[in-house]
Amino acid sequence: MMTQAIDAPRERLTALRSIYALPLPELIFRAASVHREHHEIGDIQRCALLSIKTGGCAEDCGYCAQSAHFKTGVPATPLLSLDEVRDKATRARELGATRFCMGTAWREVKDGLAFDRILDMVRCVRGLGMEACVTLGMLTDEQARKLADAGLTAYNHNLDTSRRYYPQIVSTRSYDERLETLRSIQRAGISVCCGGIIGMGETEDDRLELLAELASLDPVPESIPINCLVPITGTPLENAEPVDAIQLVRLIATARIVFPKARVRLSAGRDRMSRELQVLCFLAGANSIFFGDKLLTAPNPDAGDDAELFRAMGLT
Ligand code: SAM
Ligand code: DTB
Ligand code: SF4
Repeated sequence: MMTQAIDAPRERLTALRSIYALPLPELIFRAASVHREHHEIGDIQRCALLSIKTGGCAEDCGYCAQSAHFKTGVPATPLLSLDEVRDKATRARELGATRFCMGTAWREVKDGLAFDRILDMVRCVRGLGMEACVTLGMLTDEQARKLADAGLTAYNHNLDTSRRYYPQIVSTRSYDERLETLRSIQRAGISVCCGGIIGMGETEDDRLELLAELASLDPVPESIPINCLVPITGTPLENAEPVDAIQLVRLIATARIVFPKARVRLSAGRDRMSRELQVLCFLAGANSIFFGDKLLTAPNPDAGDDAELFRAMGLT
């Protein structure tokens, strides 16, 4: 029994490695088969993203434009008003978004007026008929329950990379603290949106270890954002090399096979990808994107370009 408990994660990683290493045509074929079995293959979720409180963050995440530890030129701004969020959410819905995601440059949630306003924002987005997702940093069980009561659909909190590589990237918050936050979200019955970033100098095996960590969550994430690093001037990762396209496709296909029911989101970094690479990612099982011309602080393809891409793929 003991041996089984210790070996399970290692066995999972071994299985992930052998999937990832399949000849690419076989890997994509298997991923597409799993995709077809569990989803409408033409259904690519469109999530709008809005930074509701930007910059000045106390954490030192080495990739982030919003950390107060680096000179990135992103100013700290106050929390948006409920009216501003309602306007943006209404516009996003008109453009076809079905999920509205809101992010704060916070290390953690603090009780008070700001959190109460965010609960109102969640109610407002739900009232508009969209799914609501927030990413607010660490939070307590009680705060997670309040978000659940407000109708929150999902909470985004990324593990970012493997446990091994993580300390190279973040020093102000531990991997275990991230896992503890995920548990609070799960205890409140909120779906977890959890993934990571590739292109931070990690190995391909680190990426598979991240997938193995995600696979050990119970329940596994409802959605998995795969972000390609957007290098931000002023951060320690400003000169990171772009992600190899085939490695990205392999990772997406592996994620699709291991998480058949999840939304696998082709997240940050799409503005540096060709249309052909994006199509390959969709064929490999990605079925969600951030949509709208801005992520939190970094650029994203224009809504018009995405509409054109969907048209070219024959999707409406
Ligand atoms: N402050 C909260 C937190 O970190 O939990 C929420 C916002 S934070 C910006 C959300 C996620 O965006 C990060 O965990 C990271 O995975 C991703 N992210 C941030 N900066 C990025 C960048 N430059 N390139 C790609 N992904 C990035
Ligand atoms: C996620 O995994 N990716 C989004 C969302 N969750 C909040 C954020 C991407 C941020 C990209 C860099 C920026 O806009 O500053
Ligand atoms: Fe702060 Fe989140 Fe950026 Fe880390 S990723 S510095 S916690 S805003």
